[in-house]
Amino acid sequence: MSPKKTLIFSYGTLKQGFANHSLMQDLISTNDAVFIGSYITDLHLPLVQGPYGVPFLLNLPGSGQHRVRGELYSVSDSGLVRLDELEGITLGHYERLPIALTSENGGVPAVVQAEAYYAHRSFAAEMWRKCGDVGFDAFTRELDKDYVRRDLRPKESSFRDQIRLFCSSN
Ligand code: PCA
Repeated sequence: MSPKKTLIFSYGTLKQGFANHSLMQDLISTNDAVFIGSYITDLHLPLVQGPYGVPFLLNLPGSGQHRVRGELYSVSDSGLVRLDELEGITLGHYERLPIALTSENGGVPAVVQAEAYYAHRSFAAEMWRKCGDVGFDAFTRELDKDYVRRDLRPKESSFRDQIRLFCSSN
């Protein structure tokens, strides 16, 4: 029997060519992740940039103007532990929840159920309002220009505090 795998939809910095893809590459090199292909969300969902240009998919179905494009990976349980850690699951940064996707790789489009790292529910609605209710259809090179790597951000305050400040500033 093959060990359990979880399908993970990456819409942000875990994608090929972006800041956190090195972790995905690490997982691929140890067989803890396999790239499946390009996928798009079935639902229109808000994709916004929070503090330091960090991308967040908001679990607010019906609020977004776009279906969101990204990459699908099959990830082992131990790979998942490392992704959850990067995404600050226990710190309330992101939460990993189900997402319905359609393949963009040609052939017969089939709906796939996967999981994605959504903005934690405690600030999703606030962040949407703060971003002027305007979302993107993909995290692109252009948007990535505003992304500040974790090691270059101020260390005095927690990311949760930075999110709170971002959402409440004018
Ligand atoms: N990393 C995860 C969630 C947002 C981010 O930057 C991803 O690529 O899907």
